[in-house]
Amino acid sequence: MIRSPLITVMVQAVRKAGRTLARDFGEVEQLQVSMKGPGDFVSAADRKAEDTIFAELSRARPNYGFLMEERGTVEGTDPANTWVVDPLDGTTNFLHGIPIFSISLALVRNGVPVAGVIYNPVSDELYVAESGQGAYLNERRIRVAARRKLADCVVCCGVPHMGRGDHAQFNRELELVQPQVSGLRRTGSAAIDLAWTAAGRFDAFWERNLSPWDMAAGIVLVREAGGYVSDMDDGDKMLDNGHIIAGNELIRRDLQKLLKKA
Ligand code: 2AM
Ligand code: CA
Ligand code: CA
Ligand code: CA
Repeated sequence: MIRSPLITVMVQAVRKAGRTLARDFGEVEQLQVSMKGPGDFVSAADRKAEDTIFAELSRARPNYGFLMEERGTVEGTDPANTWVVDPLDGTTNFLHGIPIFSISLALVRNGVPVAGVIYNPVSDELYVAESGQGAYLNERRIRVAARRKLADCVVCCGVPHMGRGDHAQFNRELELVQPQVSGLRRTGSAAIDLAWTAAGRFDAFWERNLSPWDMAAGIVLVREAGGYVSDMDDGDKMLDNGHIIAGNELIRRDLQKLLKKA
């Protein structure tokens, strides 16, 4: 486990927010049967978790700025350092009582993600990475999977949402990838997809049209787990264009070439 002051602050913030999310998740499971529209309840849970993280980090690093999914941008006096926060990644799962969601927190320094923490409070899985310090799941060091052939790989993808994204393009991508891999998965939380890729559970992951808070922490995790991350054109503009491919370098490259044909 990494015990730097930076990671300590980040872990403390996500664990505290995780406690409120886990409590609300217990309630939303009950609400499924009794309430017609638990959507508002979930948005409230979302904001509560973000408020907790914002309060914790503001106290620990008063100069840093924020980019948060719910509150948006809060400028800091230190222009180099920005916290990037998704307090609940996997809202649809949360709403449906599916215990696959996470808090995603990254520190981006001069445009580069340098530390990432992803936490699932239900499974109590805490993923932590810091530049040059490796990647960890709870106390254990993690590495990306070492498979060398797409045919042996379990690949995870994101699916475009109703009314957003290019569904026709996604269908072309699926048509190309699906017959070439050993298994295809999707979880509904991009942060968890990247964390599981870092842990070698998924051999690779791709998704389009994500936001920086879905990806920033996961990018650090995959890189520190020995993996590679790119956008669809083999570049590193993921946080700008929203597209991401991750995996070990061999598999990432093969997947990138395949997706390029779509
Ligand atoms: P969210 O749960 O924080 O909204 C799943 O493919 C990814 O897309 C998740 O990281 C999810 O984050 C994000 N996402 C963005 N907009 C979405 C939407 N309208 N419906 C479902 N997921 C969405
Ligand atoms: Ca969210
Ligand atoms: Ca998200
Ligand atoms: Ca959302």
